[in-house]
Amino acid sequence: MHLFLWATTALLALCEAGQAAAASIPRTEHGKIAPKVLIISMFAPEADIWYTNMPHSGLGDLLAVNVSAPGLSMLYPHVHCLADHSVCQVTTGESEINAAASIMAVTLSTKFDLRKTYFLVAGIAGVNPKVSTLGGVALARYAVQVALQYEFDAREMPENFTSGYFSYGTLLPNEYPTTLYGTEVLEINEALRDIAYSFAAKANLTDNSGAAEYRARYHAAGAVYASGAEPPSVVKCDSATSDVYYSGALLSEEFENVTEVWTNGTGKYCMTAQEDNATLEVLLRMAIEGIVDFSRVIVMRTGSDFDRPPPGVSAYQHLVILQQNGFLIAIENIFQAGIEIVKGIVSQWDCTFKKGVKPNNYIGDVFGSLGGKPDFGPGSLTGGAGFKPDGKSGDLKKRESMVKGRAVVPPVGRQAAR
Ligand SMILES: *[C@@H]1O[C@H](CO)[C@@H](O)[C@H](O)[C@H]1NC(C)=O
Ligand SMILES: *[C@@H]1O[C@H](CO)[C@@H](O)[C@H](O)[C@H]1NC(C)=O
Ligand SMILES: *[C@@H]1O[C@H](CO)[C@@H](O)[C@H](O)[C@H]1NC(C)=O
Ligand SMILES: *[C@@H]1O[C@H](CO)[C@@H](O)[C@H](O)[C@H]1NC(C)=O
Ligand SMILES: *[C@@H]1O[C@H](CO)[C@@H](O)[C@H](O)[C@H]1NC(C)=O
Ligand SMILES: *[C@H]1O[C@H](CO)[C@@H](O)[C@H](O)[C@H]1NC(C)=O
Repeated sequence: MHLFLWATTALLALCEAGQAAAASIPRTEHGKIAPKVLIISMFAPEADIWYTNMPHSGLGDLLAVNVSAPGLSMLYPHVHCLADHSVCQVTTGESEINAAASIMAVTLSTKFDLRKTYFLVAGIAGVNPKVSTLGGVALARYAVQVALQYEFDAREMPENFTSGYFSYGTLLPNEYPTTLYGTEVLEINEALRDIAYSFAAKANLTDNSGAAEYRARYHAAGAVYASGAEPPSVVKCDSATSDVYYSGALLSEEFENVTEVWTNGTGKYCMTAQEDNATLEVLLRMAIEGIVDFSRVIVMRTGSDFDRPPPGVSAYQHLVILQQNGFLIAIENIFQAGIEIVKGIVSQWDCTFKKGVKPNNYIGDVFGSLGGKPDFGPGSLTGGAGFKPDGKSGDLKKRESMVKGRAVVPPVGRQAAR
């Protein structure tokens, strides 16, 4: 780790020295805005922290250029950019539907060329005290749409169930779904995630005494919540997506289990939010069309509140009565960690990021939509080739018959879709 950091730093120095004279080329020859980084925020506080602090970072004013596009949120109707267009920012609105619609609007806008753009999803999240803490910063490899399941109210569930949630097409919780919608799991570029981690790890994270006090309550649980009781740091772990803002030990543990099952044992759930898989699904579809590069996506979440209570506190008290004091430091750490990632990409553009960071892991969804063999799920729908742009791979019916017998076809008598 130390060696790796040292090597990265040495490279960085070389790279920046060689780069000082390079002129910034903000627009392509077609007059479109071609940002090096597009920051994706979900609501006003996550956006404001960039507007307020960006001018002091040396990069410039993010409110210098405002660009509208049909389909953006009516609450956040502009993409904001630095004067040289090297960095832009959009606010999607909260939850899966708003995230998908807004990112679709930006990517399809004729005002932008996003083929080489890095997407930095940067938002606050609920945090798993087994892995991180209030104010902690997490960089993900997987986003898992954990609530994409059947659900019974727990008061009506069979006695042998550990949770009211169970995967589509299965008979018990925590089994691999046999009916897949395609957005269950999205895997992004791990090599890029690791570089982003090395940039973010340089940040001095903000903390406060109120958060430290709440965090200390997790000590009583011993080793299992040790990370929750520590001051904030930057960690590598995965992000859950759910429109339902769940809270409490049982649901959190259920979604922790689902993340592990659906990623075939490699995903480590640590942050929960309401948008990532929606954003990623849109970027994946646009990558099929060559409009964006799916290997240029970073998902960063900062812990604003614990997903489950400390010992001796009820789920209700924890969520709505007691002050956890994590919100402000989570917002501030979006900027503290995020600006290091943005500066890293912009300053090393010519020698590293323009050509891209080659992924060493599978990237994409459970269908194998971008080609290659998914390392989770039942296998590629496209025989590893990926889907062709412009609908050229044909429609779903044809694909289903091409993969006859695959788990993607709903099991007898069970249609998950309503
Ligand atoms: C861009 O919009 C923001 C409000 O969202 C405003 O404060 C700023 O002045 C606008 N910039 C320009 C150049 O109009
Ligand atoms: C779980 O309970 C249900 C309902 O009582 C029953 O039908 C099912 O066979 C049980 N499954 C297992 C694996 O025990
Ligand atoms: C973090 O704080 C240390 C000590 O004050 C300082 O030397 C360093 O430059 C800071 N790092 C960043 C990224 O601001
Ligand atoms: C999660 O998985 C563990 C280990 O398999 C199991 O003991 C626990 O009951 C599961 N929790 C839920 C809520 O499903
Ligand atoms: C993932 O796990 C499921 C269920 O156990 C299995 O059917 C599938 O083949 C596994 N996929 C990979 C890529 O290991
Ligand atoms: C959601 O996206 C995350 C990446 O942040 C990925 O790890 C996870 O597998 C995705 N989940 C689904 C259900 O798409």
